[in-house]
Amino acid sequence: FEVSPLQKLRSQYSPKIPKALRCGWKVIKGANTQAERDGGQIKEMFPHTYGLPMIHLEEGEMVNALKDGINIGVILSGGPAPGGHNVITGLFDGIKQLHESSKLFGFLMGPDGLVNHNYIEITKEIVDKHRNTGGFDMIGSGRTKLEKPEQFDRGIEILHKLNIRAVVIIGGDDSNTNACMMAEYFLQKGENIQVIGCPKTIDGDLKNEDIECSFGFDTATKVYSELIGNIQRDCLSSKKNWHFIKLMGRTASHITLECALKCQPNITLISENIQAKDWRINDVVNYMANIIAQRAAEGKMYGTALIPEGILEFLPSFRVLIDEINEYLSSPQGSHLEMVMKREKVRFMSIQLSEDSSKLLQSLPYEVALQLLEDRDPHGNVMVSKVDTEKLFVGLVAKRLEEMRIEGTFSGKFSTQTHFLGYEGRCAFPSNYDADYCYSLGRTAVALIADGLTGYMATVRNTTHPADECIAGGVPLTKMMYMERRGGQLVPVIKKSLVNVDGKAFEYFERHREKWALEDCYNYPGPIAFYGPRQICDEPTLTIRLELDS
Ligand code: FBP
Repeated sequence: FEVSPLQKLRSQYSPKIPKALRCGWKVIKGANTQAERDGGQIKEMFPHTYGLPMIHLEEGEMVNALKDGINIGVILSGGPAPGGHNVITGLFDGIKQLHESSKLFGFLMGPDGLVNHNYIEITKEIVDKHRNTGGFDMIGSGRTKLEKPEQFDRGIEILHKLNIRAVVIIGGDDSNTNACMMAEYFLQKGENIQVIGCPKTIDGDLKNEDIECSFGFDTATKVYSELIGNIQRDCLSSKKNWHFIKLMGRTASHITLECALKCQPNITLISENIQAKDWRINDVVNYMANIIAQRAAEGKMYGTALIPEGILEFLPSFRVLIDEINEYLSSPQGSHLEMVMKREKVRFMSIQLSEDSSKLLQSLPYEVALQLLEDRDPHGNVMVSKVDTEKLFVGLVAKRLEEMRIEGTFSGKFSTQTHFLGYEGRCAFPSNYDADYCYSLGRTAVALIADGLTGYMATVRNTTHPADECIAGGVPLTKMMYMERRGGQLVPVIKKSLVNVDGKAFEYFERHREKWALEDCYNYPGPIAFYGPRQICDEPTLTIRLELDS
């Protein structure tokens, strides 16, 4: 096969789009906006893009068309998320509908492509090959931060050369903050180049009152939930293992919560909940060990535990330890660690830390301690996806259970398997939800561009309803911003959304977690369905259903 049978069939799927995008639209401007917080400072930093009105599209009477073609550029930024290709196909179809001679250029491997002038023209042939496929491989992605005037100036050179009128940046909170900086810079320099953002990340943390969901979250959580369901069935079939499963999602626990709602495992840790209760690592370990002991008392030496990737950063002692390591590594002496031999690194770092952090680092399994010292992301932060947190918890819980055995509160076996579900969900074929949502975002971005708008994020709302009732529009990027302290400095950023422990989705989980802990209430969501009844194929996440529909 040149392509798999499923890919062939999926390429013929026509994403469902809001009514206004089907034939013609009118751009309706709403009230002027203010920043999420710190309006004064944000306004000062973004004088041209601050306070813009909300936008939504309504059905118009005629097919929108332009007298001449327009050229637009697109950049994929950060980790892949299912549906990215559909944003691009939506952009392509949208500009071609405006004028047949319009062109779409893709900058290669993320923001670097714009700065280094690496690009391709995205042709119909390329687009058709990628319709409804997962991945970002059409043009690649990267994590370079696009934030410096020199980078914007390099961008301007190539944008002029290609006669590009607008750039669409598909990324998460930070990439979209930078999209806004670029929009502002272009306006300050009198450049007639628009910048539009699109909300991407499997982590699900780019959401707020205007953005129902970041794309990719739906598909990734469906992939993980299928796998967790399968593990749970194995668990119930052989009744011999505890499965500790770490789930991706850098900081927020949205992915873990959604998978818990879908699969009903025995233990679920939600970082935001742990922080709200001011728990220390011992509290977490005791919580887990008590459930394991209670199940063991009923003869159940098996179970499943979901652990969010970012949990360590929500535990006070680890937070301090990670901050101290980050600080040391970003200091002028930081590079010394590289010269130290692998087996000496932990001891060397311990000397640089406060007494408590030093003790904590040395108490960790050597591999885990090393992982905290190794790779850093472009912001200088520890890469939590590389830390074997699930193994750390297995070790700590096993130790606690041995103590409980001596105390007489645990008897039985604690045999374990560990898993990390992350990368396998980021490039899956997008679910119908993500395929429709992303294609609509691409088409919406074109409508915003055609109207001359800049400094906006494309939005599609009402996504738990049939496409006919979805509302396309745009939210000013500055509306989502506030000032945050990063690296010792106050900087404007788009607010990241964490799990709301007072929200409906968490509240539902909280009501059921005890029952799920002791009984075997496992659910088996099965694979993503692309064809069949709507309640299986088009079903959004439980998080979004509980948050928006209940
Ligand atoms: P984005 O925020 O860029 O979408 O990336 C999300 C993510 O998948 C996180 O969940 C994870 O911690 C990180 O990327 C892993 O990064 P990398 O791909 O660089 O290993």
